[in-house]
Amino acid sequence: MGEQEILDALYDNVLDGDAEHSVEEVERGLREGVAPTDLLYESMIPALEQVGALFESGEIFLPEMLISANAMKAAMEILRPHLAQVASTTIGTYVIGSVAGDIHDIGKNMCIVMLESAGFEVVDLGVNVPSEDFVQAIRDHQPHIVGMSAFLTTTVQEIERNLAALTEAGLRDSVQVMIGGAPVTEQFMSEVGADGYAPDASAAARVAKAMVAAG
Ligand code: B12
Repeated sequence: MGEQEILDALYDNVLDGDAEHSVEEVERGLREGVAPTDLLYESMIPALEQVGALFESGEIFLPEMLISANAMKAAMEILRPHLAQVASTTIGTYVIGSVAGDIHDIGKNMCIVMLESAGFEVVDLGVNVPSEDFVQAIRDHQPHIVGMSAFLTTTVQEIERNLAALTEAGLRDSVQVMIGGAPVTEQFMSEVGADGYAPDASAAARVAKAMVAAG
C-alpha cells in the first residue's frame, strides 16, 4: 500500500468514525515509514474538519461527530509517542484547560503533547473548567503560563470571565495567559488583554517557550 492510499484510508476511517481501522491505518503508516506529522496533518485533522463541515451543513448529526472524535482519539493514542517525546529538562509549568461549557479537548490535548515535548510540566484541568478552578490551580501550581482553550463562539466569552476572575483574585500579574481554539484570534487576544495566542499546537509550544524566555 502506498503512502497516499494509507493517508486516504485513514481519512475515510476517521470520517466514518471507525476507531479500529483508524488505529490500524496509523500503525500501517508508521510501519511503512509515513511521517507521523503527515498522518496527523494530511489525514486525521482534515478528516475532522470535514466532519465539522458535514455537521454544519446538516448532513451528519451529533452522534456521528462524536464517533469520529473517538476514532481520532484512538488513533492519537497510537500516534502520540511518535509525535513527540517528553523532554528531559523542565523549562516551566503550564496549566491548561477547556473553558466552562466547552467539552472539546482534542486540540487541547495536542497542545499538551507539544508543550511537554518543549519541556513544560503540564497540569491538565480537563474540560468544562470554571473560573474558580483556573484560579485555584494557579494558586496551587504557580505556573508560568495558564492556557485556556475555547472551541465554540458561545464559550469564547468565558476567556474574559476567567481573566476578570484572575484579576479579582490578585493573580493576574503573577501568570501569563495564553488562549487558543478555533474561534480565538490574535485580535481577540489583544481585545481581552491576554498575553499570548497561537493557531495550532506547534505554534503554541513555540510561543510558550518564547514567553518564558522573555520572563
Ligand atoms: C470533534 C468535535 C466535537 C466532539 C468533541 C469531542 C472532543 N472530545 O473533543 C463533540 C461531538 C463532543 C462535539 C460537540 C459539540 N460541538 Co463540536 N466539533 C468537533 C469538530 C468536528 C472537531 C474539533 C477538533 O477536534 N478539531 C481538531 C483540532 C486539532 O483543532 P482545534 O480544536 O482547533 O485545536 C487546535 C487549535 O485551535 C489550537 N488550540 C487549541 N486549544 C488551544 C489552547 C491554547 C492555549 C493555544 C495557544 C492553542 C490552542 O491548537 C490545536 C491543535 O493544533 C469541530 C469542527 C472543526 N472544524 O473544528 C466541531 C465544532 C467545533 N463543534 C461545533 C458544535 C456546534 C458543537 C456542539 C454545540 C454541537 C451540539 N449541537 O451539541 C457540541 C458542543 C459541546 C460542548 N458543550 O462543548 C461547531 C462550533 C461552531 C461555533 N462556531 O461555535 C464546530 C466548528 C462544527 C461546525 N462546523 O459546526 N464536537
